[in-house]
Amino acid sequence: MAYSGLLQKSGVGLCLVLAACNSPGTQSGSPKQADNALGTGQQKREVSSEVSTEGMVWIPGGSFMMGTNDPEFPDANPVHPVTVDGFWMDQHEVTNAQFAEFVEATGYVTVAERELNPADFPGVPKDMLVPGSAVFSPPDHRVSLDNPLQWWRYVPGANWKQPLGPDHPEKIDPNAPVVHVCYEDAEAYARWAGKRLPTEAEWEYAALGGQPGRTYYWGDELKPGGKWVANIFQGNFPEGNTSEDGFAGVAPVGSFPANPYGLYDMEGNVWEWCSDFYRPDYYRKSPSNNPQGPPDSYDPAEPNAVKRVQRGGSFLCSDQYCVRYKPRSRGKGEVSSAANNLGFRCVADAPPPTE
Ligand SMILES: [Ca+2]
Repeated sequence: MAYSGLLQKSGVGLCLVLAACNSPGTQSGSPKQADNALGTGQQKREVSSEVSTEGMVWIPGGSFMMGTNDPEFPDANPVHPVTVDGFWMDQHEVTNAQFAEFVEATGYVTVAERELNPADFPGVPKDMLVPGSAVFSPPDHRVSLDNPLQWWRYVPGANWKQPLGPDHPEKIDPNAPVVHVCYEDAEAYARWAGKRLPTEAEWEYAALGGQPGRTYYWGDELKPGGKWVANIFQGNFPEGNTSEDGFAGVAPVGSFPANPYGLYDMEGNVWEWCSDFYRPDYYRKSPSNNPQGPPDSYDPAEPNAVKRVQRGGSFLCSDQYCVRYKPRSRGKGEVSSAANNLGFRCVADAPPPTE
């Protein structure tokens, strides 16, 4: 399933990280049961004093209004009350250095590095079935924005260790967020660290920083004081990246100001996995107390894909394209598809700070 679109150039099941980045569209339709074996996403909360909260901040629990009534983001409708318990959250996205430590300790091999199963790619010649991942590869001319295959390429050999592929052997920045991580890669790291991935409710609550109602997570102005305060996309998408914010691709974590909770890059830089399965209708039936997401996934745009929520947008987002970096809007991704604008951060259930 992963990358079937990029490999087949079918344009239908295109690489599904891209779904997170697509322009907003209607996502109505009759939800139906998705067949998957990934469990419910429900996780038992056991507070452990064993986990190290170094590099994390305490997010005090509380209630907030989640979602939006904005018709531009129908899958984030309606606004509904949610309460979350307090939790610890990584101050920044998991970095290459942190992920390398995990790989060193465990020998873990990411999905993008594994052999592809021909059964998952019917009709694709075997010699094309080589491990790799999706890399943003902009054209050198203006294109219409209706087909992401014009700027995404499946690059054999692209993975977290060489995010742009083997033709770009430059050393990765240890302080940049790790990318090309599929859902199970992120989950494996979190488990190893004694942490977990945030629920979508926890992610939104933390990103709002106790300051709801703003146009952007950081405030109402796109460039407060004339300065860019997040790594997003400037210029004409996709070919005209002016990198006015200083970064054409990922930025080292902490390159921009933190939010009131001390969290960096909740908006922009890389998309972040959440533990919730994705369904466009979930907010209409979400429980109010610590919602964990629906028991299964369903995206009418790609009914056979198992998807989890992704939040925050990436360095490819702007008001022109991929507007889902904006507060309260939702992203989604097929669980076995990665890209060089997709990462994650963890949360932990540890006792609150004593002071
Ligand atoms: Ca940028």
